[in-house]
Amino acid sequence: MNNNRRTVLASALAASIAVAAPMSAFAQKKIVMGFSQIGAESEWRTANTNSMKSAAAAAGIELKFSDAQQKQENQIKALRSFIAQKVDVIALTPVVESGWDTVLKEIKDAKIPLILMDRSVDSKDTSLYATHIGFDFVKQGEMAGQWLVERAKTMKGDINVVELQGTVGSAPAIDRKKGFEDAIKGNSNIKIIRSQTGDFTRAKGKEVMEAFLKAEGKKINVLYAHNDDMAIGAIQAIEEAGLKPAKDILVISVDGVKGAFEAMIAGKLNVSVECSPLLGPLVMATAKDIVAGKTVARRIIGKDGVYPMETAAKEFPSRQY
Ligand code: GYE
Repeated sequence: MNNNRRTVLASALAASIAVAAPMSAFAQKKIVMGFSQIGAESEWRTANTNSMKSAAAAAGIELKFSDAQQKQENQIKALRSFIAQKVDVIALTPVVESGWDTVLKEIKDAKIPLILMDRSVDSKDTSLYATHIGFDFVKQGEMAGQWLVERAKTMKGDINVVELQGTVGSAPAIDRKKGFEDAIKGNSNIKIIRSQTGDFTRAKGKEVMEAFLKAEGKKINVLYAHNDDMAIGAIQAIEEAGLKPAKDILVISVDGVKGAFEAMIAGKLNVSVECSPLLGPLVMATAKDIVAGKTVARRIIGKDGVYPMETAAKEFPSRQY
């Protein structure tokens, strides 16, 4: 039996157990995936949405895409509508970590497998989802902090850091903060003097950086932004305040999007910790396996790495997002 045929048969079997669909009817059927995306807050998110859409098309999966405009209540509505439409599999990127138990239980009761993509939930019952394809955000925060600890060896006196946090209550904001704090802990001269959310957007990053500059002025030595977009917004604020980003104020951020590489090449951003948004192909392959009744890994970690400005020009041509 060839592989394709085996996959089709296995998925028909899984489906007949799950929803008692007649085998012949199901064998013809395309997999339908409901995908609840957060919104379009950043360059990262746009690349992630594009990756999901193109990978679904390439895999022959029908994608029902829903944009939540940053609101958990919109995501819950979308998930309930996916249940009502009896989709074969659901992919969810939860905007915040908590408050998912009820709707996740409804998905489980409807016997629809759930893939968490990118961000995670804090639900104690891990049987509520089949797998989490995402990142180690704490590690990303640590990598950002370690870069500063190394750099600090060449600096004198107190090092005052301002922090732009991601969306309040989101996994990457909570974990990137923690990882960074853990990494700088042993260095008593490195202090976070201000920390506020910039919602992962350029506009908010700029606005909050302006407020930081107004309050602290030249005391600020370092900006740590939980994503590139906020850093790019903040860089504008730094320049408008007559200061030089990456020189007067070191700039550290996370994601590794094209905009960050351009800023590094222009000498305005010191380092970006990569977090690849190109999860689409992995999500689609995993969805096919799940529908075919195969066992999949509970946790799949995406690609990360550290890109200092010195390497940016060399890396830029091969960047895919
Ligand atoms: O870093 C940020 C986006 O959840 C990893 O969300 C993602 C984050 C990403 O808006 O740019």
